[in-house]
Amino acid sequence: MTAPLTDQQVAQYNRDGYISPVPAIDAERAANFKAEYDSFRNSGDPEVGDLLRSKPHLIFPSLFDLVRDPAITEPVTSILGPNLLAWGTSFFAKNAGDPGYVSWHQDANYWGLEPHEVLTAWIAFSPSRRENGCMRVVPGSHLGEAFEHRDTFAEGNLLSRGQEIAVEVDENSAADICLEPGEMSLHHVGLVHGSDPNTSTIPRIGFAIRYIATHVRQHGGRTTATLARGVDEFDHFDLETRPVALNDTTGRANRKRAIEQQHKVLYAGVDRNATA
Ligand SMILES: O=C(O)CCC(=O)C(=O)O
Repeated sequence: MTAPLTDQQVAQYNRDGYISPVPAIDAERAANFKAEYDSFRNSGDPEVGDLLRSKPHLIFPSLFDLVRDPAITEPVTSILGPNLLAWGTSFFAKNAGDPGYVSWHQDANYWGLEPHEVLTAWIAFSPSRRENGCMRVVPGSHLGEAFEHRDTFAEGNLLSRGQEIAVEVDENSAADICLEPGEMSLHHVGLVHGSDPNTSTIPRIGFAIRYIATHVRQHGGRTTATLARGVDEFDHFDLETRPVALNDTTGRANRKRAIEQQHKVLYAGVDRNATA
């Protein structure tokens, strides 16, 4: 399934701010990733939520390899060029009947990355449909304004700070990103997107990888990233290392350090008690 995007797909990405569906891995591999996710989720580890939310690829060797897999990176190079870093990874999971949702937001507002040669590959490990709370996007919104956001830290919001756009978003203009297991979407860091609760009996599990071109800079301090493809001639980020075994002590410590470094930069001045 390894193929660059066509010129038409690149034009579509530039116009709409996203492209979907893009075939990535086969359904069997997606099912294996889901099984590994389920088993870890049910492991009883008291930090499981956090570990899956922020940079899980630093404790899962299989996810670290997926971040670097040409099946994912080849289409991404059509947009960002040959040299890629993965700045972050995150599971976005909703169980059957899960009230969890993602408020409308633009990633660019929070990540402090410039220029905006930054995109998310959102890989479906389960079917992702309207009924189970697929991602929804506002086409073309990456070309419009950078909206003001507020942090709500609202319960049920799957985003780390419950960030949401401070003005009404016209939901009628939104498109559903429907994916089969193993397919992915690519979306621009400025695109308005979110998702609704899962009202179905089918879980929705997505794994998001945040890719940046190697020349992108982090405002406010140095953070870490994984070299996903090509070479890093810029040294703007501390490079992360592959975990050797699932959730082993070294991988866990490396991940912890990377997250602390990232939080110092991203959460500088944020009041976690704010409920605006
Ligand atoms: O999975 C979702 O519903 C939202 C994902 C998201 O916000 C993101 O990948 O930036």
